[in-house]
Amino acid sequence: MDMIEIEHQLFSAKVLLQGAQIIHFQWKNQQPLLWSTDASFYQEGKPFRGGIPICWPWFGKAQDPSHGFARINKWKLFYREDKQDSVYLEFILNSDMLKLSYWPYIFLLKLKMYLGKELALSLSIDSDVETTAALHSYFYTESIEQTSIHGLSHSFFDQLNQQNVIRESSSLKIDEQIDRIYQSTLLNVIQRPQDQIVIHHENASDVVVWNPWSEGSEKISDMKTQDYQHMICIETARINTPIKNETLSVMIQHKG
Ligand code: TA6
Repeated sequence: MDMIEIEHQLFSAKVLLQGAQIIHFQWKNQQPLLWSTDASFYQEGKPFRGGIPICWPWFGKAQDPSHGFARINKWKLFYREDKQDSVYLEFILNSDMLKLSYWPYIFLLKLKMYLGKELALSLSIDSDVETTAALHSYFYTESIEQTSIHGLSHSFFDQLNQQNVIRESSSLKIDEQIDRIYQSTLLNVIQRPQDQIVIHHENASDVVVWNPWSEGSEKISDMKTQDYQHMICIETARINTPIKNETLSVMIQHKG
């Protein structure tokens, strides 16, 4: 069993055991919440692009593999509870399950996933050493040009030209390649053409906003030419304030 498929009266969902990665979530009669590639299949040991990958124990290319090893290893489904209004899943990954020469530290990761009227993910990290982490959510939109993001902080680090930037507006329309690390706020709203997604970040220090646009996605083998028009990453992260024995969470709601 590599994937958990759920057909619930309120939603449908797919979760890969690799990375404990939710790759599909859709409330009944709504647009999909999450974007996932259909340019590639899931392959063991390779990152799958889409849904909510867990980046740990480092964010980005600080070391190899990019965004850490949590997203490319199989987690254990530890607990499942099915109810009329929700499904609850709990996954673990620990140092006994992996023998990694490049990461010789003891750790236990627990991911609690609540699927119901909201989608909530809570990652508790117990580790010998400080780490960085992200819940790297890919949200779906029918059209990036008719989508805006609200509730962002006024300062961010622009990863594309390695600069700190201060802006007056807390809203953002995306019409070019973007890769920014914002200071976290408690809440962001994605205004899609027909509805809103509300993202509550808990215990994050940063919120990453990423869309590779056409020029960036040309270099990404598992994205098709037009895919950038249908996705936006808003990531709940601990980058500038590393994380050790704490929990990082995101709760996502739908409105409209
Ligand atoms: O979160 C943004 C980012 O770090 C970008 O810089 C971009 O490279 C993206 O993640 C995807 O990384 P990946 O290793 O999944 O290709």
